[in-house]
Amino acid sequence: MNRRFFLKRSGAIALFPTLPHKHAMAAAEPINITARTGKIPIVGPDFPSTDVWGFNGQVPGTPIRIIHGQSVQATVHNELQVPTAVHWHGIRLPNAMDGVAGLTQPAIKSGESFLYEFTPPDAGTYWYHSHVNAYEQVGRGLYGPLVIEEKEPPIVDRDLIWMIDDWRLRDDASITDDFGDGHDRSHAGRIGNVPTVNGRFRDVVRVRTGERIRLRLINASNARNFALSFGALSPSVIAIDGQAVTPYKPDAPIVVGAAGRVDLMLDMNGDPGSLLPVVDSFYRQNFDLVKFVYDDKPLRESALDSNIHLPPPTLPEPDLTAALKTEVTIAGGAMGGLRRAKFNGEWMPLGDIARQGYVWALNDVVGSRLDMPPLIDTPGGTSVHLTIHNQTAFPHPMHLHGHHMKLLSIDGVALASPRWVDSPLVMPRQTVELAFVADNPGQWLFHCHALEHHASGLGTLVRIS
Ligand SMILES: [Cu+2]
Repeated sequence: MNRRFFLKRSGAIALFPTLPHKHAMAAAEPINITARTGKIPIVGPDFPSTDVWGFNGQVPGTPIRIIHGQSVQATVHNELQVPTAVHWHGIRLPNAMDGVAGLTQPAIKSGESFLYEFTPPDAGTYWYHSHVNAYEQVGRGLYGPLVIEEKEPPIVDRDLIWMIDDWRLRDDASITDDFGDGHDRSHAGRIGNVPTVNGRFRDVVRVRTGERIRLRLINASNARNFALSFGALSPSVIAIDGQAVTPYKPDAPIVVGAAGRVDLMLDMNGDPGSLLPVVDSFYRQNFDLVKFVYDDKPLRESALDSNIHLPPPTLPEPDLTAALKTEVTIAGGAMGGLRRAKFNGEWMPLGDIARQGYVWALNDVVGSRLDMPPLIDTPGGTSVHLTIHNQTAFPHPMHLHGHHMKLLSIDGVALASPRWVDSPLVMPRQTVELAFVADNPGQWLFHCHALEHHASGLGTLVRIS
């Protein structure tokens, strides 16, 4: 952490800018999103505004909210000087709409547009972000929230989105341009010095005693993972990666890996006029991400007693007895011990591969190209049992495009309640088992969402015919 930002800002309290709750754009109403430059006051009034790249010039980009069953028709205009494309993270959509430039569409060139049209099959909390040079474009701010509201959502006083991110800023609050730095590639990815919620550092959320808030956490960081504690609030987790879970109160900080989402239900139980920091403890140094400040007047005397359950997921159930078994071992990176790997079809010493910017491998294959042989190549409808062994010194949020996977076990211990995920965080030396039905035809990326890791080889393809 850059302590100077913390010290200069400590004690300052600003109104928290919650994202506007745009209600239910009609299916027929087209959305226009322009990738362009903008300026936002990330660190606050004592510093210059930060030059960013944002959708409609904002960070986060324009929130997209629809009701389950409605379609999205979004035209993306590119007013940047570089090509871009938009990936709709976690949505089970047609392959041609997935937004991976060079795989599912040509990149949108400067001055050009692309129309994305799809009907999200699942309600929940998702996001959209650039998928061209993502480690730079997402790092500069090209992301926004995508919320598919349930037709009959639980009753809450407020439905808030927190897009959490971290930035690597200089003392004048400008973004450092060391994107794709060699150390970031081979270690934990680009970890910044200024963590933000909705593009604001150390802000304050004004709440009222008795208020019920649905909080949609979306981790848009390049690589930073979060483990958040809410003090005495005792939140209920109601969805993970967009998919409903049976509500439970975790007994540990709530982990939101890079690209992951967690929906919480909060009953604000603090005293009127009091303060409550939300604390991150994923890494060695804890910090306050944001603070709740209670209004002097309570909203109601006791918590609401209504149902907080979401409709259960309607994903296809994999058949484990007939599943295609696939094992994948993640290797490489600093302290990873990988000596050689297959690079563009040839075995090479890792040192030679590293000189070209690649340091990671899946099953000894460096994911350097989008025309590489796929990890999985299977007819549609196949159940896949996927085991991931992380033999590296770093956590990897492993994202499969176009599907959700059921997380079955961690280090051989079966989950009491298996849950659906699209970006499971696989910790160092950990093994996880997942299963899914490969039912969405096309070529899909399966990659680490620590964006510097993906850019340096930690990715492969799943081909479904
Ligand atoms: Cu990774």
